Amino acid sequence: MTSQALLTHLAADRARVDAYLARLFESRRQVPAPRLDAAMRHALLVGGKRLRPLLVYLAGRALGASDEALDPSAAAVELIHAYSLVHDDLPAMDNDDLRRGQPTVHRAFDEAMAILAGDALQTLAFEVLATSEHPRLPTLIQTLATAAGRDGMVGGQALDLDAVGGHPDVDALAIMHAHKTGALMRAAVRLGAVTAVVAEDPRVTALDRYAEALGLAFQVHDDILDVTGDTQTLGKASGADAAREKPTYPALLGLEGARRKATELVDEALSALAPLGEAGTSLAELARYMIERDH
Ligand code: GRG
Repeated sequence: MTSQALLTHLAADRARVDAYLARLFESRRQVPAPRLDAAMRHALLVGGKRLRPLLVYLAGRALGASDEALDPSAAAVELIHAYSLVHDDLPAMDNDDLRRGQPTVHRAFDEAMAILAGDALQTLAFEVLATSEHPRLPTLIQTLATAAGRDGMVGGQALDLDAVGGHPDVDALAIMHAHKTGALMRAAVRLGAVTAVVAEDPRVTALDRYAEALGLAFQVHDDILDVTGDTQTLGKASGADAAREKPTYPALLGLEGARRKATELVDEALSALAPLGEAGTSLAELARYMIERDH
């Protein structure tokens, strides 16, 4: 069962980052582009669990950062995530009609507006991060850029597209996911850690190990949900991976094998947290939640 403390964090931090993100649309913009703004808001503010901002807040707080110092990173990582989902759903990629229980952006608006909304969400992420007055701002920007780009999420997406219909083994699948979804989760934890700790600290290495295992556990569970979940609860089409002949953990390991793998990865994430002691409690709860969630 997900603990009450974690649910409280989820709700409070979601409200915090949502208020921050909503304010981005209140300031007067030089170009009046209401359809673009509506498409961006649809992508960003309608639904979603805000797991990546939560990782920024929990990792940063565990090492002593203030919420105010963490806000730009939490918002930036969600902006990158939102852009990636909009582009991933496009006809040229996964061609999905449903996301977060709503029509995808290209369905609610049109394809061109979805491409532009994704582009603008991505650049807004860096605009927001650049407002941080943190002394390690260049490190924050580089962390997010590397995780989002060719050597991170975009590279992983390219591996994924090329793997469709192929037969990668478990190791190749892990490499693809470590980039496609893992890189941004690792970046979320690292942004929190970098914000908190100005000098090198062994707890940052511990958090890196935690995030690596957590990111993969999230993905293995996502593959499992695609088999066991229903479209209404998931908010996106279930069974989509099999329909597209995507390589997945249940396909390679069987459902039980995939469940075992997810549990092993969470155990790995939990043991990585040892150097944080009590300060790692919320991160540990989040790791358990990753494989208990139903959407
Ligand atoms: C288009 C450059 C580019 C990259 C896309 C992340 C990604 C790469 C695609 C997402 C495809 C997908 C559905 C992958 C499964 C794992 C995943 C990222 C699920 C969505 O993340 P959640 O569950 O979503 O955190 P919410 O809606 O809660 O924010």
